Amino acid sequence: MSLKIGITCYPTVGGSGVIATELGKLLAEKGHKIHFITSNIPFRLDVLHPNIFFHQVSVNQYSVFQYPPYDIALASKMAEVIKREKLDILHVHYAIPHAVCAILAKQMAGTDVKIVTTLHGTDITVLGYDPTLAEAIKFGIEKSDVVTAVSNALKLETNEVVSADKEISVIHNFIDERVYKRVDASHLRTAYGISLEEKVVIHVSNFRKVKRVRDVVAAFAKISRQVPAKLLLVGDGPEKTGLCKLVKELNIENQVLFLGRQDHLENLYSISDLMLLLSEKESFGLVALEAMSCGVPCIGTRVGGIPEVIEDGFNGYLCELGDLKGISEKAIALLQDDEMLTRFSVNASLTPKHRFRSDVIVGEYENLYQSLMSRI
Ligand code: GMT
Repeated sequence: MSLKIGITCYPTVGGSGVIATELGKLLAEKGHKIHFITSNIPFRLDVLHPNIFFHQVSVNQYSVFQYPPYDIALASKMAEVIKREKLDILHVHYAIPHAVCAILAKQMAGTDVKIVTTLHGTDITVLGYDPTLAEAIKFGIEKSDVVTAVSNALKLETNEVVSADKEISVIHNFIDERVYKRVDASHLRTAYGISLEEKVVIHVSNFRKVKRVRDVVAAFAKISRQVPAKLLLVGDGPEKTGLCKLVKELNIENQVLFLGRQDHLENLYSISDLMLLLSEKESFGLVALEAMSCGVPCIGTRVGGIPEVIEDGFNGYLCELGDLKGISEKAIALLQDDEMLTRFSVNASLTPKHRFRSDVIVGEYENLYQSLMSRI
């Protein structure tokens, strides 16, 4: 049965917005009508499709408001779209404020629209510990019709931190395999001044503290003493200025390229040999899956959902948080052994096909929607 589905997410760069948008695009291809209700066009919503609609939430800035009432404006827009488009499902990504707004919107609209909330990580692993939001997060989870989490680790942490009276289903993340595959981007090696004998290490994030990009740089400094290599730092965020200083102090300015925010990451992954994801919190690690799909093995920390993506000694390695010695030794061993690197690269490229197939995961969301529709 074709459904009318509203989707709300943060439209800015970030894994939760990527998953919400990619899910919407694939559901639209399968014949469902998808209504994005967001403050801006989600950055990955780069296609025109007759089944995809966008409803912008705008917030008035009356001088009497000390803070712009974004949450109320979102709930109001959701209610308007629920009624006008006769939505069957409202799928919100991120508990705060989206789940709470969806519940309010359902009451405003007065329909039986079903609310699905997907937890992505920092809505629980950071905000969940904030006493000013604790009750709202619990309420959003308990009053949703269905709650999903993107990893088993996130489900466990949610149960511990929020202790909501709600069963949480785990639906892992996925990538669009048609996009994330190894392509010939060798011209980029030349363009970025990477010589033939150099290996390429890549890190992609929003450069927030939790991503521990300083560890990435420090580990790379050790790696580059043993292996000729370049580090591609992709993304931007609050840690960037400090990182530039660190790169200078470590005297590796000629080997580290700050690329800023980039689209079409498959090209950068395709010239990379190894990804480093050394976060202290990571509910899944979507960038690791993207990189792997392009044949790039990943060294990650044994944190959150990362061990559900990286299989130690198969498609990468797992190391303890902050263990720069262990991380750099693993990386050096891998980068110095071409036969092993090729094996890991093949294993990495098979990972999404074996465990995170988009058709299977989108099917899991569809089954969940359909089971809600048959609930009286
Ligand atoms: O990693 C971020 O800071 C962005 C964040 C978000 O909310 O967009 O990503 C979270 O959701 C992604 C998609 O489910 C996960 O792959 C990331 O691991 C997760 N980030 C954290 O848990 C820190």
